[in-house]
Amino acid sequence: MPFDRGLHGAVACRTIKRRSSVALPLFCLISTFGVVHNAIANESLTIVDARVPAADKEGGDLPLTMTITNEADSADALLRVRCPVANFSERHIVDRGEGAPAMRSISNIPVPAKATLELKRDGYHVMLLQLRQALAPGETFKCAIVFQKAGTIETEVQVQK
Ligand SMILES: [Cu+2]
Repeated sequence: MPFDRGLHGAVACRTIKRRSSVALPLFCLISTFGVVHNAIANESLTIVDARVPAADKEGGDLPLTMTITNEADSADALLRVRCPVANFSERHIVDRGEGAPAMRSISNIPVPAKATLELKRDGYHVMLLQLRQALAPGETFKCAIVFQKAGTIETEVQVQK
């Protein structure tokens, strides 16, 4: 998305420069700077320690946890996760009311600005649904994590004991 905006900006600036003298090149400078700033913001979100528990058969559901660090000045949101080992995924939160804690599906996981968010089984996490295969400890696979602002980030997931 920022790339698209950059491209539009560049084309617009080239057209404008041909016709004008002073004010508009300044506009071009500002818009170009804006694009650069955007690109940096998208690299300020990082994911580490992505992991799932092992599974001895296909068909089940597994919690996927990870640590997300957002160094950007604005909040973001985890929208979707795609992993080749599962048919579907959901974003979950754990509700603690009266009775036993219960997982609930939510539309996205909020990622605060300038903060580190730890996804875990008893808090925000991603649920992989309908595993397509068994997962042995030590195995790894790649998932695409889609954020509202930072876009898609590929991360390696480790299968634990
Ligand atoms: Cu869950």
